[in-house]
Amino acid sequence: MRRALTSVLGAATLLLAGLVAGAPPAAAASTLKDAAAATGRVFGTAAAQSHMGESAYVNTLNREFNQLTPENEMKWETTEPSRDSFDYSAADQLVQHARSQGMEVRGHTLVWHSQLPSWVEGISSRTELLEVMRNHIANVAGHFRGDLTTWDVVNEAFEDGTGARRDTVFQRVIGDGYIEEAFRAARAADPTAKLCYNDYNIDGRNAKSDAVYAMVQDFKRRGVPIDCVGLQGHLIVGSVPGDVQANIQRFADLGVDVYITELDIRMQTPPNSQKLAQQAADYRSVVSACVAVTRCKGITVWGITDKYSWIPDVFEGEGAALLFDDNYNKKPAYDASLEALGGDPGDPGDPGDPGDGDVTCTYTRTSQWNNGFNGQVTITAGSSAVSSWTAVLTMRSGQSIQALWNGTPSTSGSVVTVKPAGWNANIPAGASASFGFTASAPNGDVSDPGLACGTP
Ligand code: 9MR
Repeated sequence: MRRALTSVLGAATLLLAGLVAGAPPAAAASTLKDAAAATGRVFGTAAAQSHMGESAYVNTLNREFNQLTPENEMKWETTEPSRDSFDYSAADQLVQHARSQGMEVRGHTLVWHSQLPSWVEGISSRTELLEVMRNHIANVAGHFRGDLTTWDVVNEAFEDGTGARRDTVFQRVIGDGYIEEAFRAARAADPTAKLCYNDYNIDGRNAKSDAVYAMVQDFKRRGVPIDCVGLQGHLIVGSVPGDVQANIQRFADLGVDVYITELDIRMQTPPNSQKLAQQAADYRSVVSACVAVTRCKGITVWGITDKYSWIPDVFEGEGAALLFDDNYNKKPAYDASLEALGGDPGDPGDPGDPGDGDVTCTYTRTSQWNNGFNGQVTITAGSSAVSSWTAVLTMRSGQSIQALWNGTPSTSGSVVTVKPAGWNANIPAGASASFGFTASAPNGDVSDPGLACGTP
């Protein structure tokens, strides 16, 4: 009798555990886009139509990214090279490609002082320039209406250092109000795209990001239609600001989404292993900063391969700023970015890499409360016995392990590598070992950690 009761209770507990936990999580993602998607974000890249004939370029784009920003094809000099004459051919091809791959598209950019045709530069009447700007936005944003998730409505309107308004034809001729006029025109032309202000050197807190912050705060108060801020993220290896996450958070707290829109982290060329390791740490810190803030909705790198990056053309002696080298090989920064997204690069010897081998693993959340949960991981041997195993948990934003039993954990950032306790290292063919843990989740994110396992 007693025995029967125990087994009924046991079955009920198992059933309950199954209901609470739902399906076990899939193995950690092995591409940037899958890892980002698992966190509800996009991982994108700038792409240029002129390279779309190169198969390695397109294959890497399609495999790794779920968002595309046309690098130059939507800029004013391309879309309206002469007054009222519009050309969308290159941009349309990129949008078409993105759609065929299920990628989101960011529109870049409607109003910018650079890559602006000289006929616009020459206008000196306020009424005329306002009309020309509104007409440009109505046509371009109207053409792509429904195709884009976001628009960089105004780009780079503030000065470095001081945070003063940049002296452009729009600023001189129309005055301070040109930015909000542009946002209003963009909302009218495409009511579904999120409208962003986009700039560089506003990744950390400084005079320029303070000025952008004040503008966004003012727009939100007065009901000017702005939905997001783009931090371009053109950074230098070893000099990434330490307050990127705090800066993202303060913008998010104004009630706008934040995107890292043009990330690249440049170095003096040629690269060496030490510079590449520092670059990996720098990418990890920027990607982690975004992942840690709920309203940071995506990260876009400014190009697929170092081969075509804009950096060497503008900064002599610098480059190697992206995630893939000239031959489309993944750089250490790629693995670091993937790990920061909760993915698993799966390279042998990589920190946090469980290795390969004939074991599978499942995760069950056995209980949860407001800001924590208990989990159990079961590792099952395949057709042959194993003499050891490794399980890698990738904790979500804010989560940390408080206690772990029947296993030996080591923690590196959000990655917790768990080895056997000793006595449960050997698993006969088809049999299982398991360990359990208690995690705290102070910010209330009790979503399942990523899980991967293997034999060392
Ligand atoms: O990557 C773009 C490069 O091909 C162009 O020649 C350049 C012209 O200014 O623009 C580059 O992209 C810029 C982006 O549109 C806005 N932020 C800075 C980027 C790098 O210059």
